[in-house]
Amino acid sequence: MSGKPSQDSAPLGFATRAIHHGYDPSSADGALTPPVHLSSTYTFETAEDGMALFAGERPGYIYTRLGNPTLDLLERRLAELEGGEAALATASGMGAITSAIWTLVAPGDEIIVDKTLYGCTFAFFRHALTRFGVSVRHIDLSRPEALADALSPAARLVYFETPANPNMRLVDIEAVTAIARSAGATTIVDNTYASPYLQRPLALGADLVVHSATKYLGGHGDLMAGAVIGRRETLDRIRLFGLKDVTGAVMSPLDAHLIMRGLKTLELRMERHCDNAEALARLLDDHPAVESVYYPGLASFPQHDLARRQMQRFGGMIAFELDGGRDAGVRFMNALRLVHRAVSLGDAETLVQHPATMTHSTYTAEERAEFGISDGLIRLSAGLETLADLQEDITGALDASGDGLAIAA
Ligand code: 4LM
Repeated sequence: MSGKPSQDSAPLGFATRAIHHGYDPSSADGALTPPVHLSSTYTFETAEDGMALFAGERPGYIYTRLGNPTLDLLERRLAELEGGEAALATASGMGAITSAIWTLVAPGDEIIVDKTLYGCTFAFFRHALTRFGVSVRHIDLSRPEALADALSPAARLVYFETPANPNMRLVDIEAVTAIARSAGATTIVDNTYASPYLQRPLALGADLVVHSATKYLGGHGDLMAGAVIGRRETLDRIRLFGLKDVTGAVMSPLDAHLIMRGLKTLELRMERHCDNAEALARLLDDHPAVESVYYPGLASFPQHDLARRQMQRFGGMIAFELDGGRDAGVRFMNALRLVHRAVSLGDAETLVQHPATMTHSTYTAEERAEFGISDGLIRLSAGLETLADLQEDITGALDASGDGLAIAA
């Protein structure tokens, strides 16, 4: 099966495409699993042949930093799942973001970014791009009208995450991309938190999607990877400049193989991540030690209606604050027995971390206050474990989180 529906059949489902798209076993001696091409370089039959490849006069492989059959297959699959023309596999999420943005901006350009971003993405915008004559404005894109006010003729790019790491604020993709497009700006959406199973920003008007494939796409906490998805012409530019000449952030073909293994279960895993997160968000919401829970699936979540519109389900990530603030959060984290204390997300294991001192410690205290990342916020990535075991562990740790207060009182 080539993974392509015949003209008269119904479109293939998400899981079918995640498992089959772009690969025909008859192309590889019937191998069920696509071969992994570990070659760094490719031989030319003649010198003229090599010259023609370099000149772009004929297709073919030259060197894995420019392309490789295993990376190609992953790229075709990711493009298919996100609904884009083409994709580019990269060595990490930061490799995807930086390869794309170094390609698309020039000194004098302005970039508009959302107020809440993953800590290293924030650091790239705030401390790297600004050293090269690019100005960066941080605005609250959860209010699309704020973008209309902020756009200037110099604005080249609009960049955001939704749901945003770590506080779960959502951005209305359709509304924001429409405003950006009317001003001639390109929109890039980081779709790491949702995955293409839950949300497809390109269909809602975004120009490019970026991913940390380290998270849900890989899904097993055993690799670092990223991806950019969008129009072929833009992806070719990012590959041949941002990736080839600037970042060099090429993905290993072995990691591409592991991501394709992960993609086979993406739909199954996302359903389970969502089931567990929905139940854990309710548990947190009902517990007296918890002050606030930020989860798009809760009816009390301020952007619940938007979540229902633009996401298939509400994802595996939860943020919350305890009554006793940061100290209670520390006690909660230390009282967990099954849930691991670790950064990253989207793994089979449930993980908990403290953004202000961990993933978002790239922000100063003033920046965190300005950009909505409170000191008491705890982030939980719901894993795939048996729900009752997670409920027991988290309830026990919540009960213990008040201990310090009791002693103080
Ligand atoms: C974390 N996140 O949050 P690489 N985009 C988003 C992310 O959450 C991340 C990246 C890009 C975390 C890492 C420690 C929304 C990363 C960057 O880590 O470069 O694959 O992705 O815990």
